[in-house]
Amino acid sequence: MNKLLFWVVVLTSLLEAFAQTDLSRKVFVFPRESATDHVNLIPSLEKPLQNFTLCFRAYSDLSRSHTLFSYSSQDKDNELLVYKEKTGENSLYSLNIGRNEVVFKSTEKFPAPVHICASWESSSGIAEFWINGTPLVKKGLRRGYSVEANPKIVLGQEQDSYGGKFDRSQSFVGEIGDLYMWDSVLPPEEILSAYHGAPLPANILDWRALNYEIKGYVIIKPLVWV
Ligand SMILES: *[C@@H]1O[C@H](CO)[C@@H](O)[C@H](O)[C@H]1NC(C)=O
Ligand SMILES: [Ca+2]
Repeated sequence: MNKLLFWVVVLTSLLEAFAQTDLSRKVFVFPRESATDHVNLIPSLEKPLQNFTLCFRAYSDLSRSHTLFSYSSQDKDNELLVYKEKTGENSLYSLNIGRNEVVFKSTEKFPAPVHICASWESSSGIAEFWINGTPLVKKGLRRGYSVEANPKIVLGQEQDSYGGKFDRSQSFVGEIGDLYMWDSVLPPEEILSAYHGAPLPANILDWRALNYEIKGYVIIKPLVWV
């Protein structure tokens, strides 16, 4: 290969690897139940995490439990997992950190769009969960732990191995949008800004500059329910 062609190939693959898309006012639609359809999110994250906040919107009329955000490290499938344990008006959400779990109780309309934020701070172990800008009762887990870096992050399916082993009965069907992840615990006013559609720039995942791969039947459509 001549030198010029070599550099063109290198540059093109670099650009592809770092291609970022502004998905403002758009959602991923997961239109059917499967054990395959999903989106891989590629984060900017090389160091273990001591603190984080994750926010997103979801709209689903599934009546069974289902995954919302699946973050697996090389050793632990449930390194960071947000899961809807129970749907309906008295709903339950769980948060896993390093395979430990806490559960949050919420009261909400069903089915209805929901804005979810989850945060965790290693030094105290305190986990916060916010539904539509309202804080649920705080929980504590994994004090002193660090969330491992270089994850596989999957929307639509729950990982039982690093990047795979999906289970149809845990899959997500519906719409997901406005996903942001920061390496700090956001204060309440910033959670509210995210809820109202004006989030701070996010340094791990940012919906306005998202690096992702669609696998299977997942379609991007306008956000029509906020
Ligand atoms: C995580 O948060 C704690 C307390 O809020 C802070 O002291 C610490 O420096 C933070 N760690 C990082 C890596 O930002
Ligand atoms: Ca799992």
